[in-house]
Amino acid sequence: MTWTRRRFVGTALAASAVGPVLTEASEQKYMLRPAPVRARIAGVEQELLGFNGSWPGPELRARQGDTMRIRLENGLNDGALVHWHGLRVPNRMDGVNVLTQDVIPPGRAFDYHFDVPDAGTYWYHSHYISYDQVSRGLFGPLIVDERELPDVDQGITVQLFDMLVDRDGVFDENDSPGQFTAAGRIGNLAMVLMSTQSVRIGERVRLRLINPSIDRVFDLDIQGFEGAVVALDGMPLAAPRSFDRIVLAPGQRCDVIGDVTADLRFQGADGTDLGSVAARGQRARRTTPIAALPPNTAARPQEPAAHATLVMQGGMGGQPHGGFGTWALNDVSGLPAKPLVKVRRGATARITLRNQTSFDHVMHLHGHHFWELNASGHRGDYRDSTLVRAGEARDILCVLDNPGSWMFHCHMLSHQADGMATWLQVT
Ligand SMILES: [Cu+2]
Repeated sequence: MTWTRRRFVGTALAASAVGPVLTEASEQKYMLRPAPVRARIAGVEQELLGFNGSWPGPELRARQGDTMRIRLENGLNDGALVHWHGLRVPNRMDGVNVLTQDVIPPGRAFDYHFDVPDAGTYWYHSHYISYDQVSRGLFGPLIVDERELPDVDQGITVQLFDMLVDRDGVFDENDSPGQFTAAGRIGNLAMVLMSTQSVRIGERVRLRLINPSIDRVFDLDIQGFEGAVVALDGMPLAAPRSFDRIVLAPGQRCDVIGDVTADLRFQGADGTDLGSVAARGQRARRTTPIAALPPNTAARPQEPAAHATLVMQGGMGGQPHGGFGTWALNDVSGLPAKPLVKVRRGATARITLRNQTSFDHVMHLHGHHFWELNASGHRGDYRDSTLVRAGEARDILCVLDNPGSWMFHCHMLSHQADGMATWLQVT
């Protein structure tokens, strides 16, 4: 199945939907209206949720350094909130109820405005009853272009999504038995939603891979493509990294740049066909090597001022914990009264994540990126969401330089819904 960028309602700057005009920093104005939409999924027409009549939502674009002004107008029969995943926004723009703002009631609007200091591949999604609203389509890409664009013929946004459908191929209104206690609501329909319908052999393309699925970890094989990973969770790698397969947990992103060698095919772990785009025509392949993207600015970590441990507990067959929900962090299920970490702005915190459950979890920190530390304590990748496999542990290091109350939760949204969330406070 393919997905193309759709027109959306906006202001005079709505033309930026097809790519920003490369001028000095400017304002990108958008209007997003979440509401019920009809969409055709795998040939079946059905009632889902979307933004501006589009399923999923339209691609929002800005250029590094721009200001984004986004009016969220709630067309749902329920509350609405949108979180700008991976972007360093001011706390009050983060879209999290209880911590940063009230839920927007039906028929009401909220104006989000923030600068985008980092180039990269980000996304936006509902942060209200998100396991349900995101699973129905309330998500979309948010792309921040570099001031100097890399040498590619086209950038292609590729969203890896899954949906649980019933026998008629319609969104299953029943939650699956294991949704809240095991691996989550794993769809029986897995797909790629692509922003292009054609590629040429020999083209150099940038694939912006995003996993907006609520619970599924994708283990991706890309055929018809020779390239390298250039960014993770929006943040450029110091040097391009070759890859065989790409593992993307819910919320994570990965940018790869490479050359098309045949039809582009995306396959899941068991060889399942997720989608493809046929190669038509060709051009001479570049001889230039794939270059690293220009780095975003990251604060330098200091000696940690705080060291916290976060133990993930619960799930089917899991060890008991003191919380009321299925899942818990440090014996508390749901947002605790006190933050996991409280530091002054600019302090570095080290957090040990221990997954004592029989299931994988992906911990996402709002408002910041962090370094994954390897076994010897050295800094590895700089991400906003880290996958901690069942029974494993990982330390992360974070410069907490964005003041406010920041959610830190499992981005398997069924797990989050059932207790797997905490928060950090930066004063
Ligand atoms: Cu989880």
